[in-house]
Amino acid sequence: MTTTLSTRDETLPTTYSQALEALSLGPLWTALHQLLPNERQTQAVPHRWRWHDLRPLLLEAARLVPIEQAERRVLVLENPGLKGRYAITATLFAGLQIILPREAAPSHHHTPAALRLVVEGRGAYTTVDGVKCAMEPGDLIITPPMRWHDHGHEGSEPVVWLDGLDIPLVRALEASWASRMRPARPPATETDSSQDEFTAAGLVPRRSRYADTGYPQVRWPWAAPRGALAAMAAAAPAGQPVALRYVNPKTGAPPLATMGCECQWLRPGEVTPASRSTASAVYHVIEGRGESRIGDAVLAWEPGDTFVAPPWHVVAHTNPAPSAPACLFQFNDEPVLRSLGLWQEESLP
Ligand code: 1HN
Repeated sequence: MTTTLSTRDETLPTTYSQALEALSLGPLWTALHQLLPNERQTQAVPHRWRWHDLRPLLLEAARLVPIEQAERRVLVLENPGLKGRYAITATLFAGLQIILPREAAPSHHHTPAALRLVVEGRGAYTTVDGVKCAMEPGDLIITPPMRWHDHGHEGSEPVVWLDGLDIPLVRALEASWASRMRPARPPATETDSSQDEFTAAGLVPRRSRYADTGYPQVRWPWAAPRGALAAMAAAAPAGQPVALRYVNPKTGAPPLATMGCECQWLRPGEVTPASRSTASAVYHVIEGRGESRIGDAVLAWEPGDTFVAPPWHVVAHTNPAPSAPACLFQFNDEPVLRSLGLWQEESLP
């Protein structure tokens, strides 16, 4: 996307090439096969960030950088193949954010969509358009485009979460914009709709007590998907992956137009079927230890680790534990590829 292609045809007379350049013209024939490669190409590479390495650096950031200065105290997970682009894949951003007790990260809104998956600590919250969303380990909170949001902390220990945004995609569309920050206001509600309106699958409220924003649910407390995964795992035939998609409970659509979210339960000894797709995904380990094959890389993981699967890389997960399950969360750009007619998936033997 940012790679400069060579369009100069060295076999042409110099005067002709200069005449083209002077008129902002270039031959297509020298670049055609770079624009349309016969093999799928990605600059992003498979990579894993260890919680063990990141945690002390996050705590140090909290000592070194006041929240007033940082506004968002985030360490960016930068794909080694996409240096300088603030991107974990060509379309997705990921970072780990830390907030300390009594800190307040001011309010803003922006065109990119965001999601948060809580990694560690209790007592923090995100306010999304006035709705107070508690942040406990494993909880998912979404911040749809142009919704005001801020973060606060009423607990007693540092809280860390994984931020996922579609910033690289929105920047490619030259549609990235944010409001100026303003001080956070007290939340308008003490709870979010996951606590009283979306507590059971297959049931939606006749009438909501929350404002109708098009995003009826903005928080998924981890207990619900974990319980659902455990029930599925107990009944699913061996060999059938146990995975759930997070959806907008009123439409069944992905929670955000640009990003899909899933959680997966790996039974003891399970090896998932290998597959690849045109989407890219960022995985986060909620529970358990195992390893994943991502293309030619084999990445071992444990709780708190984050790893990335670029497009069209074969993905297979293994939980080698004799008795403990493992739980992976992932977010991806699948909704974008699907809506553009670019989604393709392949199972491998
Ligand atoms: C942002 O607004 C947040 O609101 C987190 O917590 C991470 C990364 C890039 C740009 C904006 C937040 C972000 C971000």
